[in-house]
Amino acid sequence: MDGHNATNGHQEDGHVSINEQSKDQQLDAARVEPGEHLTTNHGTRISDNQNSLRAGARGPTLLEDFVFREKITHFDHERIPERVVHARGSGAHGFFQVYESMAPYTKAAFLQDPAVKTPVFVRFSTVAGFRGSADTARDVRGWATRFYTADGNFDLVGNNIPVFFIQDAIKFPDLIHAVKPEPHNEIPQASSAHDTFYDFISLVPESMHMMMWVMSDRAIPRSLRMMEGFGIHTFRFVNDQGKSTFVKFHWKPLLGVHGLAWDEAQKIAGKDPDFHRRDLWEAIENGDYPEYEFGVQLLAEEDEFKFDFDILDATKIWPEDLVPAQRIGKLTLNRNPDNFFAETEQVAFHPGHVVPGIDFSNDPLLQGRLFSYIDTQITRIGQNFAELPINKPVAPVHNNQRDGKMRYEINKGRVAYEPNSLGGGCPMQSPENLRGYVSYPAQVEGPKVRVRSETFGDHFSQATLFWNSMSTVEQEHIAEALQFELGKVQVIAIRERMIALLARINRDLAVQVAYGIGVAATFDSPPPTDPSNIRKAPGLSMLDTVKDTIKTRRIAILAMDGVDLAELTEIQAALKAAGARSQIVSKFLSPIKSSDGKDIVPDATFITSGGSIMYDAVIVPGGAENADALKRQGDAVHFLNEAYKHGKAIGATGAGANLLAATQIPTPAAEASLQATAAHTPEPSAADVQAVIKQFIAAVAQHRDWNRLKELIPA
Ligand code: HDE
Repeated sequence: MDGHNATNGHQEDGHVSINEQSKDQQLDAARVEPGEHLTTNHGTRISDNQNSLRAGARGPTLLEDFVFREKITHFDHERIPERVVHARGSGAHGFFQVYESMAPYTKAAFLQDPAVKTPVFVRFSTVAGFRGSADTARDVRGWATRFYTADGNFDLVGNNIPVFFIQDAIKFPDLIHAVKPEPHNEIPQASSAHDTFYDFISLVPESMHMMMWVMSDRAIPRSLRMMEGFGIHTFRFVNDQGKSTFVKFHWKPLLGVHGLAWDEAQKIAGKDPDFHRRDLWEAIENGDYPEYEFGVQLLAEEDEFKFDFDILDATKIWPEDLVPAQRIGKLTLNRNPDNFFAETEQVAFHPGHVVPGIDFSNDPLLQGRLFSYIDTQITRIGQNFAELPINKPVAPVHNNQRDGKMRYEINKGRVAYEPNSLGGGCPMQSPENLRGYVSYPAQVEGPKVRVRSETFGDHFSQATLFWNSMSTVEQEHIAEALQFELGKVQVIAIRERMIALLARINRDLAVQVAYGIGVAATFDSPPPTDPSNIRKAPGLSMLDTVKDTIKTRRIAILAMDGVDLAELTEIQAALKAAGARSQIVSKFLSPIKSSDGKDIVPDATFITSGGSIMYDAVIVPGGAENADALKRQGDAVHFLNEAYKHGKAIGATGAGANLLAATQIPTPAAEASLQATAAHTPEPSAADVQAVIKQFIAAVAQHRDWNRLKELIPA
């Protein structure tokens, strides 16, 4: 009965407000208890939930049917407005622990004691798509983290890309109007590949650095568990002595930073639009808790003007060779939400939710956000949004704010003002030594003007730095992404303006893209950056990432009648031991017979699994009959062709390698990664099988072989 009573704000005894319960109790309260009777929202038991009240068995429904009316009107109002951006998101609970006290830099309570576990809720999102859009769209990923600290909520509302399109928040509505589906026909959904976006971008050169990131594989992550996060703006740490240090925040995933292939991402969008949401949910359900280290780049106040970029400009990174990111703690996501709406949908982040020890810089983008978020939450949820369980801090709340729609707290007494004597002076202000928030007294002086600082003027050097820091395959992917995006733009003048901007980043890139989209690559302006400047920065290439684990990777094992059970079992055991999740994929879900007549139940079929795009790698166990049966299945042949095209490790033990002959994969000898994994003899020894599996696992850990001759494959 807890669930029912708690939603009315009372326990059985009728006195305890939900606000006095712990967060866990509140969350428990939302669960449906078995054996409960169905009631209206007012507690009246419902005798029939199948039929509305009618005048006669075939007569009209009666207006007096309060059961029907309550149910339908509630349903009619079930939706709250979706977020104007970041509508599509997935959330998870977890905790954060700092590695060692950060007291020299900040007094933030959650960054003091390594023994303290601070509860956290994270919501990952795409930006442009509507709530029901696909997870794998090419887009920036939002990464909002709420720390429920002893001093109140700290929301770090960041993205998976460390820079932003624009420098001043006043341009945000224009940017978003340009990228969202075009207003006349609401096409395209969750895609930037259309005229209005590039019309805007090509007229706003400050966006070009971010554009490089969005065209890279960062914008099509393999998993929300395998992407970096960034606070983007320059913030301040403030310590107990009132000393401030500039800081940029990072999240670094322990599983490394990995992307999908663009063709794969588009296909997944159709086969499993919930790909990232499902991956996050399943990992947590399986106990494979996503982990990310918290990084900080620290910059002394006196070094503010040390660089050739302005630290207040959100279109710039602090290259890590100039300011290294120190890893100071770890975030672990270990609990899925109980109710998507109550938690993931109703969570209301705001960059202005800060705690003592964390303060803002004058970044004009950040300053604008400080206004926008509270405003949007009031529209989306209502002004009492902070009272909802997911938004309520663990720190106590006492103030004189009252009333408003959906007020939950029943404030007692007659005092709702301050100063007062009737309430004993409470709630009272907290001086700084009692952890009252005191803004850092930054010196600000100047005329009231609408100008952009000249120090924000260089829009291309860091875009070039990013390009230079990419490996050859990453550069290819960026060029291909631009060919795709700009190839969808209909107005030729817009394509041409984009090529002119790309030429200011790198001429070769501009020429390649121009050729792909059929416009001339003639450039009026000289490149603004010195062509001899080929500096690279560390940490920008995704290929420099963790590649020593296959933990949580999804591996398909293709099997039909006649599969060699010993090889199959060996493969399953080795993958499990390495932390991967394998599935037997076959034609039907009914049992198949191994070569020695044993029944094996497949986990998925070529159709229900979604095919190769749902796996990180594929392996074919031996058994000559198995290979012959698979060869006759176009889906199995396609599975391998497509996995090959997307750079995935392909393994085969024993006669399993015969299937390769039916594919269009170039002869194994031509491909180092494949040769290693396909080594076989028709009747391999146990040692041969183990050697192949070992090579296969090593290839899976590399994530992808992006150097494949993918053009040859019609998949
Ligand atoms: Fe946001 N942004 N934003 N944004 N943003 C919102 O708030 C806004 C920006 C980010 O999972 C909105 O609750 C302005 C940068 C995330 O619930 C809104 C500007 C960064 C989320 C809003 C920016 C972000 C939002 C829409 C330009 C990375 C999802 C719904 C100054 C540092 C949070 C909402 C979640 C959401 C405004 C730019 C990240 C309208 C005005 C830069 C992760 O308030």
